[in-house]
Amino acid sequence: MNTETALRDQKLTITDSVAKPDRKLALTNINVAYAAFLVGTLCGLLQVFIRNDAIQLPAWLDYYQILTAHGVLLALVFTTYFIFGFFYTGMSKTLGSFSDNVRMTSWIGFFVMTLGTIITVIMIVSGEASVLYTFYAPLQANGFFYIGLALFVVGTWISGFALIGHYVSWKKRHKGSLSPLFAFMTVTTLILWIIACLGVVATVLFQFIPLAFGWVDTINVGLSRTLFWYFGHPLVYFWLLPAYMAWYLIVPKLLGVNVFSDSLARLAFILFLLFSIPVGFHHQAVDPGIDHFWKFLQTVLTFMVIIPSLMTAFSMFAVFEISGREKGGKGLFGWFTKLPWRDVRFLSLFLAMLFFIPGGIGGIINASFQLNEVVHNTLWVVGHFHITVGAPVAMTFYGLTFWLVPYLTGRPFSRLAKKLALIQVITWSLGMFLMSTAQHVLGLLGAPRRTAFTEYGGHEAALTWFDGIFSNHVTMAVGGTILFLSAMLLIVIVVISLVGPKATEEEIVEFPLAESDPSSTPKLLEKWWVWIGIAAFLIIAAYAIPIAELLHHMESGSRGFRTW
Ligand code: HAS
Repeated sequence: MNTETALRDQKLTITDSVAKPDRKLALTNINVAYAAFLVGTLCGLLQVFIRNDAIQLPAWLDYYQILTAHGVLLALVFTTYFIFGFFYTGMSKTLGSFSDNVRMTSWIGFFVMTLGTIITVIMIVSGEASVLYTFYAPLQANGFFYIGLALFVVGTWISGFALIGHYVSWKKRHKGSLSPLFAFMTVTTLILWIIACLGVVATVLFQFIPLAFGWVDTINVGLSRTLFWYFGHPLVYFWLLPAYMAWYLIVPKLLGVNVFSDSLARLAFILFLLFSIPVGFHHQAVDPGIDHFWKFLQTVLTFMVIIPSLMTAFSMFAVFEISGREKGGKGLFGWFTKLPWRDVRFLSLFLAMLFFIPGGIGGIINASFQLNEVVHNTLWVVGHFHITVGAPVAMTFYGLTFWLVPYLTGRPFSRLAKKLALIQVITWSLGMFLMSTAQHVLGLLGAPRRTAFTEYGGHEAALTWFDGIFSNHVTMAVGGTILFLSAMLLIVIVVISLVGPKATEEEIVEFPLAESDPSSTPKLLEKWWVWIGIAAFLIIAAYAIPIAELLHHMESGSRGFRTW
């Protein structure tokens, strides 16, 4: 296919607007995401004050209860609903309106997810499940907490299969053509998610539920943690890939250029599918019961999963440079001054990328066997995930919100909203910088994570943790407070965008996706069975023997504990 035909084909598939019922579906998901965000960030604020000993909770409310709510509502609920809202919009826009079947299945998925969320939240709020978002065995919550989680995952599968069905029917109508880049990326992310969830579903159904309902007496702790991290690491790429979709597809459009390389973008996503799953042991580097060889193998695979992120960074720099030069930028860094700094919808994504530079470096440090010994289970890791999911991913989602909500409601992003958004992204960056730097420093000094306020018996080493400008809990609390205020501002912006005046005839509310030329992209990249086959091979190679060994030691399980 020549370039012209490919571009024409690509254009043909990009419909300009999303059908009203599809908008409703997407918008409902985004609204639930922001309801979870509101409560989740409030829990975050309480946490920093408790760790700082500035407030004491009433007897009926527990620190670990709030920490669980914070993790579940922000890391799982906010992200997942938002991602589905984004996917629905982009899939309907690029592949055409959903059929009644796809729409109905998506709504079923939404209701199952929401039922799961409600059950889980009730369990946390009623103090039956203060087990944090990682719900490590042998901590034991009320059985309904796990049922809620299982329903949540099943709901995402139903919605995911609906979107994959929409894609398959497009492929049938366009035999031999590569799908639009947005659809390709969505399907890759969904396949990754479906395979990843197998681990968490297995541990929830076969280990936690039987334990919690008293059908068995003990739980194999090593196995449950292994199955959790089989899921837990690809989970972070389930958050990251939609952000990368925005970077690959929206940033070039805002800069007035095309996607840098269609094949590079697709290859990066395929590499995530291959290498993001067989790496969970890097979260268990210090866990007993797993032979060092398997930890080492998964460490090597972890370094492989860094490559597609480096490809993405390269691609972004290329796009900046191409657009900068087109606008007359000169010299090595001339492009920098040509970027649209005043457009908050660009700025938000750019700041997100900037945060991912230290975020990614921190990840590489974590993944290094010996260095992990220093940072594991310290506040460093908390700092790491705040400048990965809490800034690059979250700030990209904010930038997307500034496009998506106006687009889905047909209400333009007002001047007031733009001004507030500018304050919001700057304050979020400032708060995150302060809080995450304090967390990194405190962690390096040895301050543990997953603990409420304690003076550690007044121990000399512990006292040094709180001495410096950054190494103290006050800085963390200041950062946390700025973040909370910024989060509330974001809620105001969302509300303004939901209820503001409708667009007039002249106003165009767009959702910008850049053109991507697939003419020289190898068709092999869209042969899913090849990639799913290789992913399965890598997973079996990395996990079959260690899991068999953990199963072999099944009899040495632990009874469940309720520590709160
Ligand atoms: Fe991580 C722990 C390793 C990425 C999230 N991680 C966590 C936890 C979370 C998390 C939530 O190996 C805690 C889990 C728990 O509760 O216990 N992480 C990595 C590695 C990467 C990585 C190797 N993590 C992420 C992402 C996350 C995330 C992404 C969320 C979205 N992580 C670990 C390890 C642990 C861990 C261990 C366990 C620690 C322990 O002991 O418990 C890599 O994927 C990172 C690769 C990224 C890069 C950066 C590329 C940069 C880009 C930006 C370019 C910028 C531009 C702008 C273009 C190599 C793409 C430039 C402009 C200019 C002007 C300069």
